[in-house]
Amino acid sequence: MNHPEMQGLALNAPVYVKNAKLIAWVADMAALCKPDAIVWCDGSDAEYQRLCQKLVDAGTFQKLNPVTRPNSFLALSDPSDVARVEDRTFICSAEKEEAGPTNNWIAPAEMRATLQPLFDGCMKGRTMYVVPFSMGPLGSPIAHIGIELSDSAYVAVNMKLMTRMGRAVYDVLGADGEFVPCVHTVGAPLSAGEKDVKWPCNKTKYIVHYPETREIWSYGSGYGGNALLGKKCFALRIASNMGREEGWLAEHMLILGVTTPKGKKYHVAAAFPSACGKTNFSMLVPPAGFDGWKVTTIGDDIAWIKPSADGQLRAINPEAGYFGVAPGTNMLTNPNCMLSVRSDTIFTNVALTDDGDVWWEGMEQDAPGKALPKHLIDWQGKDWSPEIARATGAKAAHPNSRFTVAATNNPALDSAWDDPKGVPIDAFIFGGRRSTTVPLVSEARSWVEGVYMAATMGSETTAAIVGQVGVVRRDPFAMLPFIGYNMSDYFQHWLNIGEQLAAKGAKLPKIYTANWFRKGADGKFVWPGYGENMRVLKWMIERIEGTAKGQDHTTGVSPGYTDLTWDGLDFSAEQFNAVISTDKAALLKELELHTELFTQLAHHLPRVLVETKAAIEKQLAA
Ligand code: TSX
Ligand code: MN
Repeated sequence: MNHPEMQGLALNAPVYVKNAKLIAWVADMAALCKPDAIVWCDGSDAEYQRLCQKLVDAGTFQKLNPVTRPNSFLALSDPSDVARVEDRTFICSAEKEEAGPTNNWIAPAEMRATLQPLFDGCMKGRTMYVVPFSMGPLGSPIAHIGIELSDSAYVAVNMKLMTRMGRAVYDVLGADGEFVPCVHTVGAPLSAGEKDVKWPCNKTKYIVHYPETREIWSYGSGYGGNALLGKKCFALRIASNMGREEGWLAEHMLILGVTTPKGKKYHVAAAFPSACGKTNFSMLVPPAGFDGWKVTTIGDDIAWIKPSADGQLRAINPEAGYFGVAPGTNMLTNPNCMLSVRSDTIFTNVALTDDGDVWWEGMEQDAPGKALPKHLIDWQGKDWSPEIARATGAKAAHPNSRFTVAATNNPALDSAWDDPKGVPIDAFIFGGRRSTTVPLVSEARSWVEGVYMAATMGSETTAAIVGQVGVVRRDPFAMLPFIGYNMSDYFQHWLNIGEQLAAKGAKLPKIYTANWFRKGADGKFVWPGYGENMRVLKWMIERIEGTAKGQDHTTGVSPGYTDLTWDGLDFSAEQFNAVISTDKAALLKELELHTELFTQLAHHLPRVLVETKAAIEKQLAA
């Protein structure tokens, strides 16, 4: 390969970068992508400010009102580049069977041949940023290092907020440490003198993972999980492969701490598909009547969980920030989140107010009669008013609009969020959005039953997801788009972990399902949700402590009306019945959907899951 220095491009690696493999890889990628310049990011505040100013000068960022929204920026993306592109996401394992029926697969050699001409010269006229990051606390035995090469300054500044990014990563990496190489381009080279657009991207997109060589290649998008490669690509798809090989778990889970009035602390990891409010749950504020109970955030999206020598599962948040959906967030639904984004935040695709602040749908719903803004600039840069919205249905903020903010801005941040040892997990929760059939909460009677519940979970689609609204989609472990290998093998991996912990004589975490979204005959949500979910969380903690009662259902052990605390909430036994009851006919229908899933996943499907289903069917028939 032509060395970039031979093309007159200085590699300019800082003296503190001692990893020969890294330097050689950057040289190779520079020779391929042919950027005009290479910038090695050090993660300093000065660098962050410089790059943000560069984005302002380019028109990508608008600086927000420094009084009402200090040190914050708004980016409006190209209208075609607003979400993850699952149909353009590929797991390029050597064998198709390794990727399984739930992933797009193309043979590695074929994909490399496709990408080679796309990446050749893809960064012409642009700067290549070398972004060093640690997924997890620096130097933690559960953490791993990645290096992202990107031609997007927007990516570099988002990575500063979302990961432990900067010079200290090179100290951990050392001369011969391992890193996951991540190459990202917006796929929009500039010819000499060509003026750039505000949000460069390409209509051709590829989000590519090579699990055997642990590489990520991303082409054509600048948005979210397509471009911030530490998140879904590394921390879930590549890490799920690493975890399977090395005996740990990479999960689509929030992690929270619950402290009881007696001062005892528990840790819960919870998996919910998109549009179920993971960020809200991770920042939950207990309602009135729960004095002394405290919920603290360790993470809102991803957990890496490793068995310790004594059989405890210890979890870290590989991320260091939140890339959350803005619409629906307000001081009632998530006050800690609203406080987090008061400053130092990058907003993408929300609306701009006339006084230089941000707005999104739902922001006004925290007070009765609170008015809509009279005028806004919407996420596409157009005028918006309540009248226009009524007439055309135009949304001011895109439904998938986001905030990016460092975890350290969260007032509910857990004191152990950056502890290299991680936190011990006492319970897993698997949730979904289901208007019928699935009870508010239920406890698995064994690890295997819990894995069955998680494997068969489903969620109803919302307007935020393309396609039909209200259709139940199977989303095993909330990991459907994120497992980087064969899903049946992933189920087996979870079963194996349970067996290994049990063999060590360890007390396994309890496993729960939760559903905040049951609807009544009037089509309205019955359960008040949000902070009131604390009542469910308290029951789970008391089950762990062995003090709360439960009742056996086909679907597991659920609380009776008097097993939950109702202080401060007017919720009748009839209403409770509407969220906790299960119906035999509905469960039989549900099991047909499980059969459909198991048929799709028949190859390598663990036999014990089929047996669990048969046992439930037998129980229902009795
Ligand atoms: O995040 C949610 N949670 C978890 C909170 C800790 N949401 C929002 C989902 C979209 C991201 C919820 N929506 C929850 C919930 O528990 N429950 C609901 C449904 C719901 C919506 C509105 C009301 C009650 C329930 N009440 C009123 O509108 C007054
Ligand atoms: Mn997520």
